[in-house]
Amino acid sequence: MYDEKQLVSRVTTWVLACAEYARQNVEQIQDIKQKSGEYDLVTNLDTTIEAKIEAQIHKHYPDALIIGEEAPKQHLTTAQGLTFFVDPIDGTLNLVKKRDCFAIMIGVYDGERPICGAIMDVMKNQLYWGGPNIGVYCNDTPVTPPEDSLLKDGLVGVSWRQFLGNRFNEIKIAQKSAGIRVMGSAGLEFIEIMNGKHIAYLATLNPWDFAAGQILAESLGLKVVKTDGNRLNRFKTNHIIAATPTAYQQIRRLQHF
Ligand code: 2AM
Ligand code: CA
Repeated sequence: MYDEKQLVSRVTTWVLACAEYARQNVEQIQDIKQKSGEYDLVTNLDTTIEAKIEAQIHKHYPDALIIGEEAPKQHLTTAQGLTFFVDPIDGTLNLVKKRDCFAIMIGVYDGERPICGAIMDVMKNQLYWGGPNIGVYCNDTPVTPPEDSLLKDGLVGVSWRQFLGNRFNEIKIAQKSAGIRVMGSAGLEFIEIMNGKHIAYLATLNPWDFAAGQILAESLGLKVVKTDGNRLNRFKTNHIIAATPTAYQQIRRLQHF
């Protein structure tokens, strides 16, 4: 067995330490390699930070499963015990092009049960952390659930590829909203809906892109589901809607007109 409070404390400590390391090394990024395409990149910072986090997980939780973006892919459908979803740099293209607007993320499950999530906005030095049993905090300040606004009054975050494809009627949703924003980092998009600056986020995401955000956003009463309204499969790529409850209902109606 493990102590849940201690686990949360360790996860936040690791993420804060890695963010410090990232800020110190942000101007010395090397080894920029392409993965699936010209804009799908990995740098020495991604691989070094993932290795640092994995070493800590192995040390303290040797039996835990790790699903990391830069680790060899595993094809799982269920997991027992602790599972750590790790995205060492979320928004690698932002890191490379802007030296800003990227996050470090860890989401932890015990079997089917969400335990805690951490999203670190590295350059702003803001850590969003928490879980269903502890609530959500930004650094030391509790985050209050965002206002449940109408779609017409809120900004909607999107991944630009999905938006251009318009597969789920994103253009119509954009026309019915106050506006569209593209941040290029799933973690930072989740932060914007948690702090009430955006009311929704529409994207196609991998498990390490959404694990921490889903745990934190659901802890604040937000909806995080597949575009068909079903639960996310946390081991697979999913088309997701993350939104405040009323905006979610309105978006669903526009997607399935
Ligand atoms: P990354 O930087 O960790 O790869 C950009 O719209 C967001 O989508 C980022 O969070 C980025 O994460 C993620 N992303 C980039 N390429 C992706 C892909 N092919 N599938 C799913 N998510 C992707
Ligand atoms: Ca990444």
